[in-house]
Amino acid sequence: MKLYFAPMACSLAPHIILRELGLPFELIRVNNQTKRTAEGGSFLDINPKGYVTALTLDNGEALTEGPAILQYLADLQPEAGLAPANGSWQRVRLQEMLNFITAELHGGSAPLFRSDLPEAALQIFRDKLFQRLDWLESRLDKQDYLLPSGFGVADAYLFSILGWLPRFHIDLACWPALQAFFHRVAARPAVQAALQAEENSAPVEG
Ligand SMILES: N[C@@H](CCC(=O)N[C@@H](CS)C(=O)NCC(=O)O)C(=O)O
Repeated sequence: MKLYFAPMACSLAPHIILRELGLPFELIRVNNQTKRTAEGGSFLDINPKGYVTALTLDNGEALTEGPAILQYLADLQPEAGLAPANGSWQRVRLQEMLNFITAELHGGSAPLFRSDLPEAALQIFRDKLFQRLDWLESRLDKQDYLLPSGFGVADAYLFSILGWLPRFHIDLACWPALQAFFHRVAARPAVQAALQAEENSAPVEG
């Protein structure tokens, strides 16, 4: 398998999960501006939608969209317990959570990266994001991870998005349970290894 990633982007979540599962994979950096890959080709040939994450399989298929990739990886090793069993009610709860993260947090915070939006518009997105973080705070006040079953794919996804908050000048300390969650996940060896690998990866020129 090959994981196409950009440092500290949403691709960090499947990257963490690949390492948590100890699966063999190649990490291929993408220049998100030029859409060139570290292999020398165009990323658009891998994912015509033009954004990370993409996971290419040994059979030549390319899988995109974070929640689908995360569940695919977890199901390669169900015994690791990173996602509840396919078809179970708890799996539906995981899908509910992944959809919340992708639509409300990931999609909801993406406009905050924009430097061309007026402050009033940015404040609307910030206020909405704060409401979502408040809801997560009440949940993580009662349990260590998003699902009662313990650390899993949704936690890796949430961790990756929370890592963007300093770039938006949002202080995670305003949500103490979320901050504790962030440190708990950051301490995992697979998470440290993924962060190191992304930091050490060579930029893709051109
Ligand atoms: N719906 C996609 C969104 C992926 C996405 O937003 N990727 C961002 C990085 S976090 C990206 O590569 N953006 C570059 C671009 O859109 O050109 C998913 O869940 O995988």
